[in-house]
Amino acid sequence: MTLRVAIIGAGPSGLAQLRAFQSAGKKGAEVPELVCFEKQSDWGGLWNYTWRTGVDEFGEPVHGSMYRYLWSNGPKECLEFADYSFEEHFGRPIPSYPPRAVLHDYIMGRVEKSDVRKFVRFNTVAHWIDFDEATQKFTVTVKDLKKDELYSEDFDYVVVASGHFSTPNVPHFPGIEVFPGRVLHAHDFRDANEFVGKNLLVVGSSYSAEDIASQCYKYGAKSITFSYRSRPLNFQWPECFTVKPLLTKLVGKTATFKDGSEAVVDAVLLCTGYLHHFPFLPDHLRLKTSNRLYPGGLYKGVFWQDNPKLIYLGMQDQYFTFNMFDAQAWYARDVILGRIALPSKEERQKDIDHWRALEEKVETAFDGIDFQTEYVRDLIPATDYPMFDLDRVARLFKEWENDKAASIMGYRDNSYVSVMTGNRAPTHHTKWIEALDDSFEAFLQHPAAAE
Ligand code: FAD
Ligand code: NA7
Repeated sequence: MTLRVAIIGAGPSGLAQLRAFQSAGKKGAEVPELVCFEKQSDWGGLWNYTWRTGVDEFGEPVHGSMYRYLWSNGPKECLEFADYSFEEHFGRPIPSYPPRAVLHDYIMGRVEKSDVRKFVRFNTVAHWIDFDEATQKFTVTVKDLKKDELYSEDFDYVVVASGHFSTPNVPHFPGIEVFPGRVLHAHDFRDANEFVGKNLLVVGSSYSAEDIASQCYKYGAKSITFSYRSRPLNFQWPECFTVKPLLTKLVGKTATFKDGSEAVVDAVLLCTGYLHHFPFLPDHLRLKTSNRLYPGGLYKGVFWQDNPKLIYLGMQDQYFTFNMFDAQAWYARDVILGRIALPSKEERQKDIDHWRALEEKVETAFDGIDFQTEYVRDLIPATDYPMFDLDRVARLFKEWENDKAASIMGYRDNSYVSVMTGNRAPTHHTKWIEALDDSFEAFLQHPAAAE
């Protein structure tokens, strides 16, 4: 009997899983029957931009958290696929910080060439998954959104690749319910032009806060006030930025902070992170975690400890992205194909404990980079995913951190050497702060044509 594998989600993680199997099939392996359920009408996950917020045309929560004018917030050289370089895709080296549409094109290029689209059932949302101990199979119940029909199928393995930057974490602050202006979470942010000339309060002090604030400034916001809970965003911000401790209340348009100081603001942007949210899984199969480098209960960061036929991809807080998802997907594939034998439950727990103990020691961003580098290094050699110079990627991530510290508005103007090809990226024709057109065509146009 052919094994059946369900993959939930056709974002970069789910696509990595499809590509991993396709790569094994091409080399002669007998590949299980794959069914990838994707609730959106196209693949690409978060990179598939949507103008919608709230619910989609079928009443399902909108997955997308990406916004217009989003440019990669890390060097593309850190996320490059080891089996498909940017140069192979674009036919030439391109600058290091591409806008969303360019990265989307790159991710799509690899899977389009792999002929795996046939495995994806679009407009199909996973509604419920359970496991039958007697048959050792999962029953996956999905809804065909176009037909408005529920149906169920049985699978030997389930790969959860539904992402974890989609369901917003929305705290309450006294007075926010009657704030006389726009209040929104980063998940619903789409267009910085809405905030031209406005005084913005940005709550949160991580990637979304940093990037959405920078972008609103770039497009003409009047002032930005950051409010942090634990750690301020210590960058050299332009003059119209202020950093405050946690918001305690809003009275009319006046925000008060923990140190008693105040600011008058026109809009409140809650950049307060996301929840790992799997409404289609019962308690005994459901990952419950905060956004961290090593979520508990996952052997190799991937296999559900209580039932390793349930696999989670991409659930970590992320320095590494696309090539880490690949490393995970190749490892998961080889376990499913019987090429890697999983150790006993006790051995798996020891391994989880080992990584959790290492994670506990992470204090700085550099520690986090080193931790995730070692995590990826632990996965790749067990598979035939092409090994790449992980130490060089770690150095690149640190260079990126230093470049941000040197200039938060200018770091995207730097270029780096590809770990995969050894070629340095060209400098982009326009400085990021001046590049208001983020289209694929504008980014890739020849430098001379941009003058
Ligand atoms: P996702 O991309 O979230 O894809 C999950 C897929 O699962 C989606 O297609 C979704 O529709 C589908 N799905 C969800 N639930 C169901 C269901 N019940 N049934 C069927 N399908 C379902 N990373 C970088 O490397 N560089 C960046 O510059 C960068 N910028 C980012 C900016 C923002 C605003 C955000 C939110 C994230 C950013 N990331 C960035 C990180 C991002 O997490 C990864 O790049 C990547 O998209 C994660 O891939 P994924 O497949 O794990 O999840
Ligand atoms: P992150 O990186 O998980 O960060 C969440 C931020 O939200 C972080 O600064 C938190 O502060 C803050 N937070 C969470 N809850 C609260 C409350 N109740 N009050 C104040 N502040 C709070 O999410 P991001 O959205 O920034 O980034 C996610 C991805 O999107 C990332 O991969 C990017 O590339 C894009 P804390 O430090 O915990 O006190």
